[in-house]
Amino acid sequence: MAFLGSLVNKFKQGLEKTRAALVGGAQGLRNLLTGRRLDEALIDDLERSLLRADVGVKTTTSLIESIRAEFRSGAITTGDQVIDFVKARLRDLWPAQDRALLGAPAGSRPTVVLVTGVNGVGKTTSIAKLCQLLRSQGKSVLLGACDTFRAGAVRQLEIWAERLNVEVVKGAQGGDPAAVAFDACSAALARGVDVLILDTAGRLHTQDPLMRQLTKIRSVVAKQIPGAPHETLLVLDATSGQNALRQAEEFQKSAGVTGIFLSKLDGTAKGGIVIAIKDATSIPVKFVGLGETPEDVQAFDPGVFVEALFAE
Ligand SMILES: Nc1nc2c(ncn2[C@@H]2O[C@H](COP(=O)(O)OP(=O)(O)O)[C@@H](O)[C@H]2O)c(=O)[nH]1
Ligand SMILES: [Mg+2]
Repeated sequence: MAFLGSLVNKFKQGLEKTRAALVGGAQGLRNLLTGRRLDEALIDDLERSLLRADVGVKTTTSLIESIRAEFRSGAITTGDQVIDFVKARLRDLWPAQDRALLGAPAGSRPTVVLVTGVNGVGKTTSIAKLCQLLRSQGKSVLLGACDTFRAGAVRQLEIWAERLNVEVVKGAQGGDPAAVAFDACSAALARGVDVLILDTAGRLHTQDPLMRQLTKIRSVVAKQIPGAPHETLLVLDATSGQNALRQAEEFQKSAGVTGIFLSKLDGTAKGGIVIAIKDATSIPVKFVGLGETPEDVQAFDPGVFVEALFAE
């Protein structure tokens, strides 16, 4: 339990802004509901609070409808019961689908993780975090700098790699990203590393070339390492609200995404976005970023998330 407690605490710190908006403060759920008798007006206030926090129309509507039904049947009569009800319903939103990183079959190496997403969402930083997390589990990691497009991108990855003491396979600025992916796969095979993480460029997802480039990288990788990439992580910036949802829908269609790394959850009052993503796509959120250092990462656990959101 101490371990769970420290997870909740770390999440709680990262979610400070979200908690202030959704749960704390004058209009927050706790002040709104604690010690109050439930009535129709209070249910309307609750609906506005949920929508303001970007919980999303679909989930908010379904929550509010069931609360209203429970109220009218007399099953729920107080605000405190509503808080427990909302917590339980939010926890149930995420079925017990596997949120672990997908990997190579037992006994074979390497696991290849392709990291994608638009510019500035936090791909490179999230790779440093993932690298740190994997290293702490005793795994060896190699990085591939396939963002050959943006000036400085390779150097940024190299700086993280030096700090984390892992190697980077790179190519020339402006070169072919698929060629870098090819070299990175060869190196990962030759060195017998556990995990290869590929950074990619993030030009606009609406631009066809980006999707074409990702397809080319995927096929080069699959030719060398059958079944790879095992995991394609889409990085979404939690502070970007509706844009993050649009990106999730777009990348789900064309990029073979298998998981979401939700970055910058520490920087938003609208942490309800985690719930809205669940509404909009079937891609599991696997990791969340809660700051700018490699340690600021957690595996996403709905129970811990909800507990941290509502913790005193
Ligand atoms: N507060 C906060 N900032 C982050 C987080 N992840 C990334 N950033 C910042 O977002 C900016 C863009 O990150 P970068 O990794 O370069 O994005 P990329 O273009 O997708 O590779 C940098 O200033 C990072 O420090 C996070 O979880 N929390
Ligand atoms: Mg980058």
